[in-house]
Amino acid sequence: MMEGVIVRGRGGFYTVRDEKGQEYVLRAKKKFRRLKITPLVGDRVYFTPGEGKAEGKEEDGWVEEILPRVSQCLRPPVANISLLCIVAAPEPAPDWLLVDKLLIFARKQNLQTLLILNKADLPKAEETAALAKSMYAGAEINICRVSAQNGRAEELIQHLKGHTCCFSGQSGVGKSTLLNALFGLHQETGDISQKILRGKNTTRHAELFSFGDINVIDTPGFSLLEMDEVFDPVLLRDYYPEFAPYDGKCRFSPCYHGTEPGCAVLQAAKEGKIDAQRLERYHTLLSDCRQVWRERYD
Ligand SMILES: Nc1nc2c(ncn2[C@@H]2O[C@H](COP(=O)(O)OP(=O)(O)OP(=O)(O)O)[C@@H](O)[C@H]2O)c(=O)[nH]1
Ligand SMILES: [Mg+2]
Ligand SMILES: [Zn+2]
Repeated sequence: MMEGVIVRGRGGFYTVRDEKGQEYVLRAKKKFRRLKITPLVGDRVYFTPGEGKAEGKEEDGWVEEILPRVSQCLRPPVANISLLCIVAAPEPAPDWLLVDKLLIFARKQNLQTLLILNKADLPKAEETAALAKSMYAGAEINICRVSAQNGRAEELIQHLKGHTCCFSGQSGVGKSTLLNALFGLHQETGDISQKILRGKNTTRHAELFSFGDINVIDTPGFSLLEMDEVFDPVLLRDYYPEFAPYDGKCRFSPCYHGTEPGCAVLQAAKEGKIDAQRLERYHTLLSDCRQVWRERYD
């Protein structure tokens, strides 16, 4: 058997790249379905290559084993990443709630995070960057400003070094354009609908690219991200580093930092020590989370 990494998956076929860069198109053994395991882009696998490779028919090999995953994301569905790059831009207008959700998913998987503010060349970029910096000041996330129009952005490259990273975020923020500019790729990109100022979901499938010690996965953008994972609402606050200094300082225990009297977090927000918008979005997520939690046995 050989070893490789899944670089794309389409219609039940998985393209696996071995150490030498040779690619094989394979199917997954039936046992994975029985075990309810879906092979993901980024998975390290053992495989048997097909027999018909010489005739260009390579689609008769098999993915035999999936090696244990270091991390696993469902949205976007990728395995073994160590850094989640959340890409945002002044256009389409940033959905910060989506950014917050991605941050929560990332923390749950112990991934490092990087907020990439692309399209720094647009007039509104200053404003967007200033807002992001103040909202996420206590959120333990690195922020990197770039423009895909300026070619290879060394600062961004430095952040990616040594990582398997995944570019995620809204459609149209320039994930594919940025990867093309950074690494000389030729991926399809799409313009933004001028009518609704939204991306057109140009990238349809996740794909992994390797450049020295940087592995990077481009993923399809999305506009909606459900908090459909069931988890105890009281755990949500643990994904907000800016709340940590107030641990144990609320009148009630546990305190959800919702509407409880004597809540140290609410007080800190009042005093401007915690960003008000970020707290407001936390309250939105808290109520979503509570609803899913209540309905969990329905
Ligand atoms: N002005 C400006 N436009 C950019 C920049 N980066 C990307 N764009 C434009 O933004 C649009 C969307 O780019 P894509 O790379 O297709 O966006 P995406 O995030 O990959 O979108 P999906 O694949 O749909 O998720 C294209 O018209 C790009 O030319 C940038 O730095 N500055
Ligand atoms: Mg794209
Ligand atoms: Zn509290």
